[in-house]
Formats: sequence, C-alpha cells, structure tokens
Amino acid sequence: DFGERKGQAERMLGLMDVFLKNDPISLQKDILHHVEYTVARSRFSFDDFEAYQALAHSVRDRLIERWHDTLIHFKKEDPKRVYFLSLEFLMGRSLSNIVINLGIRDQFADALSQLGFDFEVLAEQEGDACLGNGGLARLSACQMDSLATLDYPAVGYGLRYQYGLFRQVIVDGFQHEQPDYWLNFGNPWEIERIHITYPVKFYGTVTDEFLNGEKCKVWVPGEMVEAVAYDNPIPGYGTRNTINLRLWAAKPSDQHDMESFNTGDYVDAVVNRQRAESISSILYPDDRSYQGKELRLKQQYFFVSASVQDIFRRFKDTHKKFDEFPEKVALQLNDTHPSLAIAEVMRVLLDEEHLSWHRAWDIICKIFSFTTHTVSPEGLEKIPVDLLGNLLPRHLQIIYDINFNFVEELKKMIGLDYDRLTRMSIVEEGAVKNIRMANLSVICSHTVNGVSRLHSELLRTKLFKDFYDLWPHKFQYKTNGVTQRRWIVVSNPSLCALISKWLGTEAWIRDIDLLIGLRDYATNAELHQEWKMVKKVNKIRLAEYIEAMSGLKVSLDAMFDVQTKRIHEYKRQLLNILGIIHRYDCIKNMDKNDRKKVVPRVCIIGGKAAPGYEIAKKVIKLCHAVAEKINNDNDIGDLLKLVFIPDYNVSVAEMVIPGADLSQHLSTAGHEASGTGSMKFLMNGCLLLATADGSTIEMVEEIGQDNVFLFGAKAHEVVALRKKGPTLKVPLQFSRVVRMIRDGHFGFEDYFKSLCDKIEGTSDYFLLGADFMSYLEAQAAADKAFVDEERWTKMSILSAAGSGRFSSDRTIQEYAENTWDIQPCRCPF
Ligand code: GPW
Repeated sequence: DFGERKGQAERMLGLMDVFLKNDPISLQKDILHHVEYTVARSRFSFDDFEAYQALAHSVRDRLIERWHDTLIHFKKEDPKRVYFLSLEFLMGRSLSNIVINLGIRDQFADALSQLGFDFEVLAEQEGDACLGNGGLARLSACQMDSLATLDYPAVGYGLRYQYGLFRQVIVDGFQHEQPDYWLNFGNPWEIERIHITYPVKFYGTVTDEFLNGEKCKVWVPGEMVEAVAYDNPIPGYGTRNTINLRLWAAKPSDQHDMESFNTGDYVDAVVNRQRAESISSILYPDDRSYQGKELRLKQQYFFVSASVQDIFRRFKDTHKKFDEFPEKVALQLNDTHPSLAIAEVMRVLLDEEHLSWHRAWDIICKIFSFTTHTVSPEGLEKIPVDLLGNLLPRHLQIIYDINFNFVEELKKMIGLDYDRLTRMSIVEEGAVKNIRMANLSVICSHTVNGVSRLHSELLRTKLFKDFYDLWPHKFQYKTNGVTQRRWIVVSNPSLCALISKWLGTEAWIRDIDLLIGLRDYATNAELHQEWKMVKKVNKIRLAEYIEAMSGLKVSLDAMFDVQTKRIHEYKRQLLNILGIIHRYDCIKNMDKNDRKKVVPRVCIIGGKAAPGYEIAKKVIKLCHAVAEKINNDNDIGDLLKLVFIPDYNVSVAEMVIPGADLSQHLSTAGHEASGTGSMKFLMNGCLLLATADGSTIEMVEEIGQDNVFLFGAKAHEVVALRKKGPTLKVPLQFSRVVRMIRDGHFGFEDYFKSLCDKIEGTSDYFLLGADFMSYLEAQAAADKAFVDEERWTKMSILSAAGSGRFSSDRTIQEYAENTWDIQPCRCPF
C-alpha cells in the first residue's frame, strides 16, 4: 500500500516546504504565527510568557519533523529496540536543551532579538517538569538524551503525573509542601495521542477454562481504566534522531461500569468514573521508602501494562513468531518499580498468545535487564501478597509459579539449605507475606547492573550474594553518567565556549573523551585568566539569585561551598551543618589577626525532605536556625554565611552548579550507590570534598588524589566502626558543637533534641562522630588550596578535564553493547 500512496505523498510534499526553514525571517514569521493562532494573542500585544509559548511552539514544529522522520526510519529498519521503563523522569525545562540539540539556538536567539525579545529571558518562563524525585529520575533524563544522541533505537516509557514533585516552601525555617500542578500552564513539549490508548485491568477473579481442549486461565477483571499516550520527543545532539518518551495518563474507560448508568444516579456514576484519573495524578514524593500503598501499586501496573501492550502491538505489526521477540525487544527495568512487567509479559504470552510455559519463560529470560540503585536491604521494594493478590490476582499466580520453578531448580543446585532457600525465595514468609520485587527482578533478568564499581562489589558480596554465587555471569555494572549537553552546554554557556575555544572544536559535545585535551593547558596563564572569569560570571549569577531570594548579600571573594541533593541521613547534611557551627565557633574565638587568615565562605545547602521524613525535616530547620544566628552576627560579617536554597530542582541546579567553587558529597562510605550530582559539579570545574563512596572513588582515579578533598572511613571500615559503637571516642570538637545545639544556641532545643540523640552514643549509625575530625581536616585542606589561586584554578581545570568518563554517553554505550545488545540506527539527514 506504500507504493499506491507514493504518488499522493509526492503531491503533498510538493505543497509543503520540505522542511521548516531556520533563517531569521522564517523564524520570526513562525513565532508571530504562533502568537496569533496558537497562543491566540494579538501580534501587537503579548507578554514574555506568551512569547515563550509561541517560541516553544515554533521549536516544537521543528522537533516534530525530526521525530517523525526518526520513527519512520526505525519502522523501516526494524532494529532491535530498547524499551526503557521508569516510573520517574526528571526532565526539568526543555526549551534550551531542545534548540541546542537541534543546532538552532543562535538562529532563534537572533530572530527573537529582532523581535525585541531576549532568548534567555523567555527560556526562564518555562516551568520545570518534575516527574521524579532525585538522582534516579534525573539519571533517566540524562540517559534519554544520550540514547537519542548516540542514535540508539530506544523508547522511554513512564507516567504522566498531573502533580509532579511537591514545591518546597520554607515558612519560619520549616519545610512546607505545595502541590505542583505543572500542566496548568500547558505543556508544549508533549503530543497528545488520543487514539493510542489501551485498556488496563484491575481486581476481579481468575477462573480455569478450556480453550480448544487446552486448559487455560481467564482473568475476569473488576475494574478497567484507559491509558492514553502522551509523546515527548527527545532530540539527539548532532544527529537528526529524535526518540520518543511515551508517558501514560489514566482516563475513565468507555467500557467501565456501563450498568451503573441505568441504576439511578447518573451524576454520581460520572463522578465515580472520573476517579480513574487519580491513578496518574500524583508522584509519590518519598524516594526509597515503600509503604505498601495500593495506589502506588496501581500506578506501577498501569504504566507497565500500557507499555507492554504497546510493545506487543509494535512487534506484532511486523512479526508473527514470538521466538523472534528477543531479537527485537530489550526491556530495561529502572530499579524494581517497573518489575511487574515481568509478570505482565509472562501473562500475555501465556494467557493471550497461548504459548507454553516453557516457551514463554525462555523469552522472559532473554529480554529483561535490571538496574538497581540502592545499597541497603531496607531499600528493596516489597509488596504485601494480599495487596497484590487482590489487585492483580493472575499476576500473583504467575509470580508464585515462577517462584515454585525457581525454588525447585535451586534445590537441585544447592540442596536443602533452608536458610539460603528462604533468603532467595521471591516470597517472604512472615506475619505479612511479601513479594520481594528485587528477587523477582534478579531471577528473571539476564543481567543485573549496579551503578558504580563499589556498588557492584557491594551487590555481589552483600545484597545479592546468594544470587551472585549462583549466577556470577549475570552481574555487571555501568558507572552512572550525566549528559554534558544539559550540564555544560545548556547550563554553563560561558564555560562551553571556553572549552570549545581551547580545544579548537565543539566535537566534545558529542565526544566527551576530547575534554581530556584541557589537561595540556592546566597551567596555562591565559587559560587561568579566562577560567577564573567564567567562574566569576557564574558566581555573580548565583549571588544575585541568593539576594533576590533571601535578601542576603554575599561576597564574591568567598568560597562558594555547596551541598545540594535530597535530604537523607546517610547523605549527612547534618555533618555539613555541624562543620559550619564548628567554623563559626572557631571564628568567634579568634583574635583580629587570626581572623585575617580565615578563608571567607558562603555555605549553600539545598534539597527536599520527603514529607513524612521527620529527621530530614529537622535538618532543614536546623540549617535555617544556624543560618539565622550566623548571618545576623555582625561580628562575623563576610567570613561566614549560610544559605538554604529552597525548592532545589533541575533548573535551580543549572544555576547553582556552575557557580560553585567547592561541592560536598558526604555520604557514609558504602551508602551512596553512585551519586550523580558530583559529576555535574566536576564537569563545571568545581572541586569535590567527598567520602570514598559510590562513583567518587572512580572520580578520584580519573583526576588524582591530589585534586579531591577526600575524607572519612572507607566502606570496608564502616561495619567495624559501627560495632565499636559506644567504645568509640568521639572528638571533643564534635561533642562541643552538638552541645551547642542541645543548649539552645540556635533556639528550638526541644525540637532538635531527637536530632542530637540520633548522632550521639550508640545511635550514631551514619558515623558523624567517627568521621568528624577527618572532615574538618579536609575542610582545612580546601581552605588552604583556595588561598593559592593558581593551584585552585589548576585543580579546577583538571577536574573538568578529567570528567569525561562521567558522561551518560559512555554509560549508555556500555549498556547498548554489554547489556541490551542493540546497534545505532541513524536517521539520514
Ligand atoms: F532507593 N536513588 C534515587 F535505590 O535517587 F531506589 N532514588 C531512589 O529511590 C533510589 C536511588 C533507590 C539514587 C541513588 O541514591 C544514587 O546513589 C544514584 O546515583 C542514583 O539513584 C542514580 O543511580
């Protein structure tokens, strides 16, 4: 039928300009066209936000062209695709990223300036898409950028939450949460696909029936909702490839409760139908804590079911034999959140495609790969059996069957070692029976990835030791990375220009290994001058933001010392605050002469606490209480300032990171699976003060011990230190600062008591006391280095120069080659 339509297609092409043009006049015309016809404002009167909307729509048009071409190209080539399943994508803003990847930023900036608008000002009008919590979610976003840039045939699948991560507002130093109803202002980056919908079923019962003489299971669901596709094109850089991120929204199903419409209350029935939408309404804000909530389980299955139906539909368009499925499909599980996909694919193969268990299981074992992001057993997701059995009765059966077969096999291999069998079983026995989603994922995936070398080591020796002993070949790791497009090109244009100038090419934006070339100029005086200027420009931008936000004026000569990330006990923001109190206390006790030697600091802390995480919320309050005291102490002046940056998100990060001199990564060794914030700071020539944890260890290998301020116990020492517990002597300095909090130096002593109790005596699980002296020494070393401007600048250049390994381009290439077995599929220009 393609042949028939070819003539028609040629005629249509004749009517169109083949592609939209990017000369200044065409762009201006397009923007004005969208002002008038899309935004529906008069061309003679529109404000910055409306200009942003029109601009976004002109960009979107160009994006769609490439997206269509890519999808058609993929369809024609029919390569093996990777389907990236993730419950969270933290995209932030899109405009700048998209025009840069399309290679038309400057053209748009020129066109806008001729219309009297500033591109940067309009770009700031865009709100963040915060469909995720933290590191895990931003990693998905970076990886999508790399998948597109490296021409991989990939599709991202996730949920289109109506409420993204809560907005953090600070009232009297306390965190309050406000809903993020982000779609209120429209979203030009998505394409609503009203015809791409799938029914998703819940509840009900399973019966045995006979079909063509064969016994089979039939699930009679009790509820049905519709999943509607919203497509978000993700452009690659330096390629025409633009891949799809498909997010599902829940809508009432047409087939749903038809009867109730006849029974009386029509209005109530309609209102009830509308409840279906609640499935995709809100992102759960507690990263890494699982509370066995039904709505969360519904979300997981909803997005998995729609995605799996979509994947089967695409496969069946061109293939008949399911044995070919593993040659065309790789399913990547981003943590255990989408792991119901295993049971769902199995269910479809068995109950809908009527494959034998043997054939279906063979397919499962070839298509799934699993990446875990946690180090702690408590971080592993469990689902109460009762909950799962009620919501998804057929899936529970399948999981039991998988487990039965697994345990039988296992007995043959390891004998009747009941302890081990109990640990490895998918079903956790106990007062409440649970399904261990991690065990399910490990058993059914061909590959289990960690996110850094240390993490992988911990997985093999601790978390998944039993499984590693059984299947060592399954275990790999891919050290995380971040995209330099977002974290240098978009967020730090001055540094970007500087790097391109000194390397003599922009090729590093696609080929990050070239960054290493900066090493040749690490001591070049001219580069030093320019490098310092860039940092200064970014510090000014950050200082202005701080002043606008809090009224606090900060000195540009001070070291900007930043710790921004989700608030968690293991990330030890408290250690940072204790260090600040110590510094304050020291300065207070100095005479005039000594004070002259103090390196002035602006300490910046930012991050959200999960709404129900009390300790984390107390840390935020403590930070404000300490800031209040220090910042209002005239005796201290510019020697020390403490700022809490509220509502830390992707766009705030884009401004904070380039402006940082020093960044802190303080997790107790062995607790941060990888850490990715550190990579963004490193790329921006910011020095790291860090523990030997997660990916930091690998960063030190790249840039050398001398260029990082390392401190604290090593991962292998932590267990022993904890055992010592009460016999451990904590330094006087530590006891003194904790005492200051207890004694009410910063007020609220009753409120802070439980915080102090958490870190004193036997309960100092995260070893703040044990690491304190080492921390202070690292801080002193940082001060010393900062005073020597030349040395600091050299370290800064070497940090950026050595950051190439931490590009998500490298991570994704490793996944493609060693886990997914996919090839690039480049769309011709
Ligand atoms: F608990 N991470 C995260 F392991 O941001 F699942 N949210 C989470 O819920 C979890 C992990 C989970 C982070 C890790 O803490 C961080 O170390 C890592 O760099 C990041 O995921 C991406 O892998």
